[in-house]
Amino acid sequence: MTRDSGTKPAAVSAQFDAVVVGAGFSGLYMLYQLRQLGMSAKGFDAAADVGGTWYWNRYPGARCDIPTTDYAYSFDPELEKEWIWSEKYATQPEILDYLRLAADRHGLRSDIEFSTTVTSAHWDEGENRWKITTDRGNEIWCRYYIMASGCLSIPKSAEIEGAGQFAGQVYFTSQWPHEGVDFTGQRVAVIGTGSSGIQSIPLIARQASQLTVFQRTPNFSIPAHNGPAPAERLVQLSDDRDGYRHAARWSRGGIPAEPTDVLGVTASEDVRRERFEAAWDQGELFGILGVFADQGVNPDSNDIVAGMIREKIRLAVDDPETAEALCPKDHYFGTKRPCLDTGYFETYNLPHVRLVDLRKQPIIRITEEGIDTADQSFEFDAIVYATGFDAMTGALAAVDVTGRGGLSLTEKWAPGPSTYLGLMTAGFPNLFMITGPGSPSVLSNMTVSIEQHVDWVAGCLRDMRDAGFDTIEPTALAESGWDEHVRDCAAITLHPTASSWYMGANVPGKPRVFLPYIGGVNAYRQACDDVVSQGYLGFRRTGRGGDQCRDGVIRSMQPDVAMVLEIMAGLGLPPIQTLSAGDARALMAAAAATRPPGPEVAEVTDGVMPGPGGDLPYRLYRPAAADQGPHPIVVYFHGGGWVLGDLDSDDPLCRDLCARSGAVVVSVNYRHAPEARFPAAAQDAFTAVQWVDANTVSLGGIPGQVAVAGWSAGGNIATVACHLARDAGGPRIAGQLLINPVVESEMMRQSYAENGDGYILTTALMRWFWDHYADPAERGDPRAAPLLGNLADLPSACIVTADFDPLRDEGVAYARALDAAGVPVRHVRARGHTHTSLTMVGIVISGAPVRAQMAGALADFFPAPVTGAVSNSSIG
Ligand code: N01
Repeated sequence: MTRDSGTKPAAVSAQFDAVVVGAGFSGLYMLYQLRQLGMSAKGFDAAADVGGTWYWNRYPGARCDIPTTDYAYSFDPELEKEWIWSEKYATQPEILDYLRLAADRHGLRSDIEFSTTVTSAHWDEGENRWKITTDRGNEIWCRYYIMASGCLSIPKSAEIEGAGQFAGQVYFTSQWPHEGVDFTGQRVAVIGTGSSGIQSIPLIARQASQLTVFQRTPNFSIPAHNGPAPAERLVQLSDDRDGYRHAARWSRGGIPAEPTDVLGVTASEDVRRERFEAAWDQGELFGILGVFADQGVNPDSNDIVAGMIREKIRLAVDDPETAEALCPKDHYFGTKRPCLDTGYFETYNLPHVRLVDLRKQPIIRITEEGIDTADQSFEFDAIVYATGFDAMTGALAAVDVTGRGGLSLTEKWAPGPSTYLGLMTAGFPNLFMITGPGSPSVLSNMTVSIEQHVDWVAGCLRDMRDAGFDTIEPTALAESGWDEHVRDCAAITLHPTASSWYMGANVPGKPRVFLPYIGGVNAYRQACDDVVSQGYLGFRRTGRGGDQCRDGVIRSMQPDVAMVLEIMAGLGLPPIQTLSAGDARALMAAAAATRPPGPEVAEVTDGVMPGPGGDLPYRLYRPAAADQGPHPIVVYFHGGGWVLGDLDSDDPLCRDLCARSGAVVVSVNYRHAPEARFPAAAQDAFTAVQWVDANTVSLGGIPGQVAVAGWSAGGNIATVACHLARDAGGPRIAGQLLINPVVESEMMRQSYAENGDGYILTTALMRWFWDHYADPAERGDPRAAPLLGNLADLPSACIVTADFDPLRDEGVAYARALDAAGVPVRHVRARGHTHTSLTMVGIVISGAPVRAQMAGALADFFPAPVTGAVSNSSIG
């Protein structure tokens, strides 16, 4: 950002405990907290006064888009009492006044050098300090360098040919003249229809004699319904301010709200309409983003909300062609920041306002007189750029920052930013970021996230001082673990599909990574707290206090798996091992009845096949019409510890495997324990494979192309069937897909120690299963514990193991042992998954890529190309 004019302060060369860059919401509060700690601190800001984003963005109509009752500091109760917001969404001047008052109340201005831009920050390894320089020649040494420089503070360049040619007035919404602009009687162009454009266009239209809006991407916007602060919220605050603020801190978005569990895809038309209209009338971003629990992850649910917004746009805009051009259709609702407006769409009904759809007639160049598009030349008196920011990383990269060994921050972040908790980055000791990439920041109520970050940093500095540490820095492991978690959280949402500034897509050449943390303010706060309570897990701290590092990853479970575990824990179900087999089966059946059904397949038929102890029911899933076959066949065995499960229990998974792989899946319901104990299930499995092999053609299969698959105990009997077929000289099995299989009975491996409690399949439950299935003396039999058997000449295998599964290590051991025996093996590690999560089709979205790998492995078992497989991307 260019420096604002102001009285030049005297250059300083000095030492401080901390330097804080930025004097907006975050910088001011950081300075306040540093003072509370008794530390010396110096703030710098390019602006001539406090305010940060609210200093610069003075364009007409600039307001916050979070209700101002919530978009405020909570650390100062007196300030809360003294300040009454005049509107639901306060204007920029009012917010700026508020920040000035906050600065004055605590005398913060005296610590800040205004009109001064920090140009470089270099870590000196000898001194264990940062050397900071500014554009005014200051040289400051400090222990802690804190970037409170904002997420949306570096305007991006216009990137339009000829931008410098225009002879009329040029304005940027992000650097609006302090004295304001009078457009009366002028022909004005506005380029850009993000929040800044959408807020300013209705007001510019009131003055301009002609207004032409150049729109590249139409945006979702809802009416703000601005007015007095909502009465019910004021009552909540006055009744219990502390409780309200506490609820905000532990909410998902930073505003107290009860999340819904209504799914868009299953709600009735009436419920959908009622919920949508209520959110529309409320006029709040989190309301419209939370109409349905699944709208951020399920395209069908998202389409319902998006469709209703488009209906509203068509109602508001008189000219059907203009209305259609204003309807966003190229991104899911919420994947680009939605806007709040006052009369935006209605503005296009004014006779002097015109929309130019740049998708139809792109801008060719800016000329001396105006703008040339592919179709037309326009003449203007003024051009307003509302073209956005180099978000989240722009301000951090604007300073020449070097860390250990001269490592430059921009070089380190060339592939995309990498942080621990969005707070720090490895190689840059004592450099803190307030609301940096990898933190909830722009997806949340910023003030809540800012206070959380500042409080965390202040607590960290206090703890370091108390323990005698001078430096703190994340480890590479902790940082890559956090980066992965940030990506995992984004990957289960629709966000990465959009060309948004959240993805860095608005700046040419910027790497496309999802920048903020979308796991929620509450989950994030918990992670930060957990890091501290675990002795600053993932940080190395050095100084008189020694050299301390507890390395590790704070969140390695897939976010949707963690959510399911949390929900299940809340249900208070009895542990299965405390039930009778009959009651346990009833409980499982009840749970299965409420699940999403899994993908459609061409045909599902039930039948029976002869088994050693009587008929065995089976269910056949066909990927495409029978006349489009034949297909390879996969004989599938369900999980359930040889005690539970049936044809329904694994139905969604069978559909998924069938649809993805293009193979016919024959799911077999074998005999269960304790009614039929070891080796009944294994015998049934072998018999089923023999029967399928003998009936391949009538089942629509390709002779010689029969593989087996199974999950958990089903994986156990699937591989045992392979042992038995080999020993019997047939049938030939093309491959074995074993998903979290049981392959031994010892329960002694490390994964039992790590995961034997808390992840649904527990050590106690596994013991219950074994006790029902086999006598202790039988458990070493290779038909019970195939890991102990002869593994030579078994079919090719794909072994899937899950990180949070007690069976993980025996699965890994089986893969190694097969490999050692010369069997081709593919090992798929389901990162961040539990024993059960991969089977939760349509619930645990992060399981989909793993199931795609399983289907790929199945396809690879068969020599001929598999026909009839649907695209993996179309399966959730
Ligand atoms: O910027 P934006 P913004 N030719 O990036 C278009 C916050 N904020 O300043 O989408 C033609 O959203 C660009 O088109 P496209 C809020 O978080 C909050 O409006 O890239 N057009 C887009 O339409 C917000 O999300 C408030 O195809 C070009 C627009 O310019 C964030 O700041 C108020 C172009 C830029 O939209 C950024 O908002 C204001 C080109 N060369 C801002 N380059 C509140 O209400 C870009 N565009 C609190």
